[in-house]
Order: sequence, then C-alpha cells, then structure tokens
Amino acid sequence: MFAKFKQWIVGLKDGPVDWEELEAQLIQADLGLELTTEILADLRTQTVSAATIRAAAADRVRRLWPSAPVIPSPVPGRTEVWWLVGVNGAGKTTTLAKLAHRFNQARCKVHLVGADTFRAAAGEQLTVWANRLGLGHSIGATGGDPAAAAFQGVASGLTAGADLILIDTAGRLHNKEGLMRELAKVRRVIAKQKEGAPEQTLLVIDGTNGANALAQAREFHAALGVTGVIVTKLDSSAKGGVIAAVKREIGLNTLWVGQGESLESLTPFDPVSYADTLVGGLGGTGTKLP
Ligand SMILES: Nc1nc2c(ncn2[C@@H]2O[C@H](COP(=O)(O)OP(=O)(O)O)[C@@H](O)[C@H]2O)c(=O)[nH]1
Ligand SMILES: [Mg+2]
Repeated sequence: MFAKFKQWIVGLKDGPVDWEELEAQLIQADLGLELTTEILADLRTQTVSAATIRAAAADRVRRLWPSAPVIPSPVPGRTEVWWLVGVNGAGKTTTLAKLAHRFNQARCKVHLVGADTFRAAAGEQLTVWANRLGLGHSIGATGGDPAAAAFQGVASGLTAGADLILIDTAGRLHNKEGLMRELAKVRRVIAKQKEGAPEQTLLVIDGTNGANALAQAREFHAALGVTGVIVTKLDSSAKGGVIAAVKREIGLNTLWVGQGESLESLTPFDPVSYADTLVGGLGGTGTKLP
C-alpha cells in the first residue's frame, strides 16, 4: 500500500519544500483533492521539516476517523442480508467468498446467492466457492432477471435458517443509468422479502482503480445508499489513498481490505495502522490515537 508515496516521504530530507512536488505526490497517492489541500494548508502555517510533513499527512488521515469504524458482524439466530455491488472485476465474488469463510468460521450459518445472471461463468464461480466452503447456495439462471434471482435466493436462505445471506451481483459501470436502476430494483425486492433488509450494501472497489474509484463510490452511494466499502487488491500496485479520499469526500467508511486471492486475505480496516502505513510505518507524531 502507498509504496511509491511511502518511498518518497520516508526519503524526504529537511530543507526548502518543493510545494508542487508535495502536492503532486499526495494526489498521486490517491488521497484526493480535498485531503491534499488540507494537508498543504496545515503545513503552510508552520516551519516545515521532513518530520512535520510526515506528521501532517499521517495526522490528517488519522483525524478522518476520530474512532475506528464499527465493522459489521452477523448475529447467530438473527438473519441479515448483505449484498455486494461494484464495477466488473472489482473483486465482488472473491470478496463474497472471503466474507462467507470468515463468518462461517465464526459459526454463522451462511447462505450464498448468485444474482449475477449476466456472465455465464458467474454462477459457476459462486457454486465452486459454496461447495468448497460447504455452504448452501442459490444461483440465478444466466440471462434471467437478477431481481428474481435475489428474491428467490433470499427466500431460500430464510427457509434454510441462515444467519447471513450474502448476495453477489453483476458488475456494472457506475455511469450506466439503466444498470444502476436494475440494481435499485434488486434492492427493492430484497426489502420485500425481509423487513430491514439489506442490512449492508457493500461497495467493492479495486484499489488499483485510482481516482476513478472515487467516482464509482459517489455514483453507487447516490443510487443505492452504500453502508460500507471494501477495497481490494491492496497487495498489488494499489496506492491505498482511495480509502482516505472516499472517507473525506463521500463520508463512507472502508470496513475491510483485500490483500490477496486467498480466502484468508481479508482484513478489517484499522485507521491507525493505515495512517502509519501512509508514512512508512514511522507514525505521524509518534503518538497513536487510542
Ligand atoms: N491480488 C488480488 N487479487 C484479487 C483480490 N480480490 C480479487 N482479486 C482478483 O480479481 C479478479 C476479479 O475478481 P472477481 O471476484 O471475479 O471480481 P468481480 O467481477 O467483481 O466479481 C480475480 O482474478 C480475483 O482473484 C485481492 O484482494 N488481491
Ligand atoms: Mg463476480
């Protein structure tokens, strides 16, 4: 995470500040314009050394989360429905399997629902995961109505007495209005099946998508009311700044980060270690928030 920015900020020497370079580095780390502007404003009011630059960046990021976000967790005996949305290839299906694995291990009864009826291989991919994890599942027919698939899938999950019903959806471009309307319909039928559902609308973002990820978050949130974000592929070239930008500019919390393709590589998000990672693990001021 942040590899290039980290290398730069750790190697920073005291001396005259190259403000343009600093601004460019913050933007390239995907921190977004608003956070970048704040960090620069913090620095203009003080004598700047390499340490103050590291502190200002880490402190601004930390202050986005006065307390750590509450990571949702299903409660055995009380069914919740969570669904995953996002653009194609973001990592929705893989992340769904990781969540299923995590809560299955925590003794929750998990039921998987495949409502990606668009891609022929989507149902198969989910079935493979369900069999591997030994979980009940319902898969919509390819070419069928995703809302019908979600409706039937939730019904099956409720009948099976699942604690957590996880719904996979087809990837779609956030700027295609028809597809976003289709998702809104999926949401409505989920709500018809169970009062209060879906309890979580989880947006999966590919951390390597850079600034485009912010646009995705904005559109999906406006259309569906996202309750939390999962940022994937932070093991690769992703810069990770998108987590701070999504919080600062849209107000959405990242709840988990994906750092690999294995079932175990899903970690609850922790803002303190995240801010530390930003500046190369040196810590902003050396003090950690409780
Ligand atoms: N390196 C890495 N690859 C991931 C991660 N999450 C998903 N992938 C890969 O990204 C590709 C697309 O994932 P998939 O779950 O099918 O995306 P979907 O289209 O959103 O359902 C697959 O090859 C996954 O193995 C991650 O955290 N790290
Ligand atoms: Mg998928």
